[in-house]
Amino acid sequence: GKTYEHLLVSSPKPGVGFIQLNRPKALNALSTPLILELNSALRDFQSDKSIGAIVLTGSERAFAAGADIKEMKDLTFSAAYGNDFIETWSDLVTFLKKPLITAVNGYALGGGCELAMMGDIMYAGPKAMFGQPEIKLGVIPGAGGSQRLTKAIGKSRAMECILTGDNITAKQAGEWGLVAKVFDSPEECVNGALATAEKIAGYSQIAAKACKEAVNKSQDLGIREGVEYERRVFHGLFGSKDQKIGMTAFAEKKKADWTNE
Ligand code: CO8
Repeated sequence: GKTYEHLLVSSPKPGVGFIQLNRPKALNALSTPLILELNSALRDFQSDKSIGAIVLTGSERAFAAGADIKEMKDLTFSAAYGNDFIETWSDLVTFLKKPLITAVNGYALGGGCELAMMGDIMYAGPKAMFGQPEIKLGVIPGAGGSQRLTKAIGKSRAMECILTGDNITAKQAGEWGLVAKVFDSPEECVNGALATAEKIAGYSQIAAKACKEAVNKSQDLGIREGVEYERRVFHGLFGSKDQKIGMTAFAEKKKADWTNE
């Protein structure tokens, strides 16, 4: 495949795409070149039919310590607004239909926390540290932090975090449901994410895509519209080959051999 300057990209398990942010000297600060590479790697996995789920991680010390402050330092309003600075970031969640697991060890601050929260499932290692310290820099979260953190942990906790700039520990993130699991070591965190991704990749990609789409709708719709939306998608899946394959396999006590159709 392609080689990247700031990423390590591989497929260590069947059906699983793996991306490791690799800008260690800057604690994986999310510079524009890094984000462009990340978008490109994710797009490649999105269009690769053999890939069913993706894991994104950083290093043991840092998932990502935020947007690149040195790059942003001299940015002007007209350049930020005029060029839609960081608009491409939201690409990550809009085009990616395959499940993304973010495995967080070390710092996930500012844009790093926001990137982690773009994961469909978040896992944390024991020393993961989440935070939105933008207030200390005279700005606010810019890639969804004020919205996604609030949805995830509730208003009062999110306000406290964003207004003080104080970090959230792995333990707290686990208790508050910001992450799905907290692991005992950084390796277990990444391996756990890979194992979950492998499990998901073992199912029909059509069903996995529909699950992700339906759950994501719950973030935007009220309960009634959301349940109706879910039912439409559920009905639609009876038009897929994999529904026939899955239910026939169950009835015949066989293993389903998915076609992704
Ligand atoms: N940007 C640029 N460089 C960084 C960043 C960053 N966010 N974080 C760390 N680095 C660099 C340091 O400058 C240092 O470089 P050098 O060796 O050249 O001096 C190197 O990484 C190592 O960092 P430290 O020496 O500071 O390491 P420590 O262990 O002492 O501290 C910390 C680690 C606590 C993580 C500390 O580095 C820190 O506070 N970093 C900044 C965290 C932060 O404020 N993040 C939020 C940034 S703003 C943001 O993300 C806004 C998001 C808006 C959307 C995104 C748009 C792109």
